[in-house]
Amino acid sequence: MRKPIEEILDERILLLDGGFGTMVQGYGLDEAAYRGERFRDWERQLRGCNDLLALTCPDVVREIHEKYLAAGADIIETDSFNANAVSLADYGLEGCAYEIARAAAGVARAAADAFTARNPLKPRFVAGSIGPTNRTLSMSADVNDPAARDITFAEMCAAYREQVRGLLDGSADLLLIETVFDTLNAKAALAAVDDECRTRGIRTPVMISGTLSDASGRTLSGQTVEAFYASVAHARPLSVGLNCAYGAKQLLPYLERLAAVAETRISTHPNAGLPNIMGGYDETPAMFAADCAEYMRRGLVDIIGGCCGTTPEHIFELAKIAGDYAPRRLPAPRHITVLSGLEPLRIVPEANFVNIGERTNVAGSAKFARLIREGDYDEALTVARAQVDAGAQLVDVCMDDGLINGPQAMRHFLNLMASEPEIARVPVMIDSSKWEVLEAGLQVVQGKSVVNSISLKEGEGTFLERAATIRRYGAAAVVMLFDERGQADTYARKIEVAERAYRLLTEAGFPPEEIVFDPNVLAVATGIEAHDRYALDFIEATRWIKEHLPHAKVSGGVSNLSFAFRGNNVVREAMHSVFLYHAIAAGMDMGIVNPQLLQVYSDIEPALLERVEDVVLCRRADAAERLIDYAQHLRTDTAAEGAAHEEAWRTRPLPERIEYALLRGVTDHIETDTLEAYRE
Ligand code: THG
Repeated sequence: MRKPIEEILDERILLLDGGFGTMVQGYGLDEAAYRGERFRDWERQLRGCNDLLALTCPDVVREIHEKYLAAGADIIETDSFNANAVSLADYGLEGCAYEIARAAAGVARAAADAFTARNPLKPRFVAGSIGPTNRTLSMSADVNDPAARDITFAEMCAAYREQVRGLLDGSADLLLIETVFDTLNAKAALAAVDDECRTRGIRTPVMISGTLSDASGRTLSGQTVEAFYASVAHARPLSVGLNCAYGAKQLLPYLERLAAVAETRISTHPNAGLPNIMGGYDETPAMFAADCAEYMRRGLVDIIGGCCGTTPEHIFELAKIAGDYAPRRLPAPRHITVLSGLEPLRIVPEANFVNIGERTNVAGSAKFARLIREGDYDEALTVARAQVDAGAQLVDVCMDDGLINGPQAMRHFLNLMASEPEIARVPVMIDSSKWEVLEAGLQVVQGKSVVNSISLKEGEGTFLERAATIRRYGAAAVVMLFDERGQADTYARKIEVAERAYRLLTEAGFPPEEIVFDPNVLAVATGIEAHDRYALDFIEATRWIKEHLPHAKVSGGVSNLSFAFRGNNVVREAMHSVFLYHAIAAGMDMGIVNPQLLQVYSDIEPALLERVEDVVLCRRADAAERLIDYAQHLRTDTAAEGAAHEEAWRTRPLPERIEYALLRGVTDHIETDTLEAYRE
């Protein structure tokens, strides 16, 4: 039995090979060589389709592998970067994806095995290279339609699956999803790998490597390094890393940022510098190795090699020094809940309460429902933006309404949100009582989102099946405390269901830090005595969950609490504030709230505070009556105040208003502001 790669990586840094394209160029292959006998009469030009060489010039491919192996590479990458039907369609070769991938793995396998046979102490590995394709799942290709996508997640996944089948049938040891510029593409590849490995009953180690676009240090689709890591960590990859992009020196700060958060091993294969004006690469093997030595000296990497412009000489220089350094020490798992949009949201144990915006919910906002029903998505988007501006750290999106096509509306709205960096910054909470709507949402978000929700309502089978699917997409999950017997409405029922759900999920491998319990915020002061303890039982159940179910989080829909006081926002806000004050003290981590209307506990007028607290903490039998009496004396003008707050930016000077509107794409006041600017 060969030692698994994980064990070797505990001992030493492993070397990846270098660039393939530059090496192929050295052979000066012409159109006829690319075509070979088999594609002699192909209608399209094939020169440049390097993946095809695995079929038509296997000797050249093998020789390149051998040069890298001779230089000291421990892991060679298969010539299959574009061996997927989506990319190969450029050459009309979409029907050959499986065959090419399989042949590419086979050539590399033979070369690697020959070297391993010569020196069994240095086993060589074959990594099946999986590139990003030439399409993008989270950006629009149509400037006039930001929600347009030219491929679906399912199509992308199917294409990747075929490539993965070919690579595994050709006996690749590892899979390397690389040069990721759009994390949603990578998530489709990860889902394909997961599906295929599950079918085969195997667990093939996966390496994931992103690429950064420009000086902003983000992927092309806008994610920071930390957000990228959060979006792919669910796959429990062998390594996460960065490749291509800048030269080795410029990549250093980003590798440091990755190393600060990654709980996996880290790989990197940078370019030999930035391309020069001739499209060539200027970093000599010695320069390249010196920059890479700095990564190793700082203990940042476990696997290192080269990308564009690097040659066997570059790898040989690395091989001379890699043995002088130890691999990065893997940090112990911290069980921190991390979500992401374009930026990460880290919910560390000592974090403050996390606000989730409730307004982008057709069942929770009459305005939002009207906008969606009328198809006014531009205006609906301003609802999301207003919440993020007001401090929402996540946005809850719900399209559950009889008159709305749920999956379609969810997809469309989330795609639009993705096109607005100011909104897409934060993670999404995908809210629906319909599974197909949740899944539609999961297929369009590149970040790490939260599904809202699953429960034991339909039994353990459905619950675990959905949890597994959520893992496949890499999301966290809100678990409502609901079971076959109904909603858990008492303290005893809440902790019983929470304990059972936690045990089932964690035994199935669901990470505890990705479970967000919702102990049901139910309306109090309704006039029904059985409802009196609802808030208190939520708070006490929260305390129990945080004490007994390690790393799990607690959330709730706060505005539900005050449904009996609809129309009286002063009382409603006071109730939410009091409830949160006590629930947060008991350990509540996050809540679905109206971030534009959050009152500060200490600002609540004392007489109101006392009455609200009596209700929330169930302190006296007549608490509800007393609050209702009091509420009738209060004026209900806070709704207007709320609207005023939303539009506060309108009171700023004209240049600031224009800047605000331009940056956020707010079109409401274009005419007035433009006219005013014109007059001035
Ligand atoms: N748990 C989880 N998810 C949830 C809930 C929960 N999602 C939906 C809901 N409950 C939380 N969201 C809202 C959103 C709005 C309101 C209440 C809860 C609300 N809306 C005003 C009303 O109905 O009076 C609408 C006013 C308007 O039209 O603007 O109160 O508990 N996991």
